[in-house]
Amino acid sequence: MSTRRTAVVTGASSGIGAATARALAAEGHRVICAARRGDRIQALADEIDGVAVTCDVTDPESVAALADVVGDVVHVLVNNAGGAFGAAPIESANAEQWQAMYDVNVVGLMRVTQALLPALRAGGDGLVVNVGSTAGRWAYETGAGYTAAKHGTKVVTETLRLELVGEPIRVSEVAPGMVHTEEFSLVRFGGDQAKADAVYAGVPDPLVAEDVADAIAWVATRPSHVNIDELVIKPRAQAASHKVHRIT
Ligand code: 8X3
Repeated sequence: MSTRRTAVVTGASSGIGAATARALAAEGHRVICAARRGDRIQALADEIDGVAVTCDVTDPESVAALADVVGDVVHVLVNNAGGAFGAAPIESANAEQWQAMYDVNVVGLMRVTQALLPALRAGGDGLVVNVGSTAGRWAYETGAGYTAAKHGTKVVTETLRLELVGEPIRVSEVAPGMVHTEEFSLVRFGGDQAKADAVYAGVPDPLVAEDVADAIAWVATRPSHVNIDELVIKPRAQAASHKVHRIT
């Protein structure tokens, strides 16, 4: 029987998710790449000899189909699917965007975890890594919809660890700060490239997706009695959400 560990990564079509799929594959995992955009994850799965599953974590049927592909045993679940939609003061915030952020960053994470817990348990040495954020640590103006959702990610992680104590399943959160990916800020600002670029303007060396993937792969390769509860990772130029060094 193969001793190769199987990992599921949600939101694997780009950014931190795609980099994590590559990093876990490089560490010897068979990686099931889940995301909405089937063409992207198929190309990634071909590259890393993994499996692509089209999946929207906000859709229960889609998550059930993912669980079917995963089958009876899985070892690592990286709940990475998430994102920020909009940035506005509470006074003018958009309720639909807040709902969408809660749906993907909190409820979606719960739904995938719930669906895969039996397989994580059956593997005898499971690990759930939730991708949180410094937005789950600190408030900042115009960010309340996202920071509230990412505080939710953090608390769901803590609760799951409490609920599973005594079982062979570790529960971790990797919480990045400023990561310059192709899509995070572009999605947040509805495709406005100038606004997205302004987030990183003048910042010497923001994190890149591979930095976060490296941290997740490290968490996933600790001995099975070692639970990394949480790992907050920021670029050297960022001391807090607000406190960013920029060269102007
Ligand atoms: C991303 C960090 O500062 O854009 O999760 O909220 S921030």
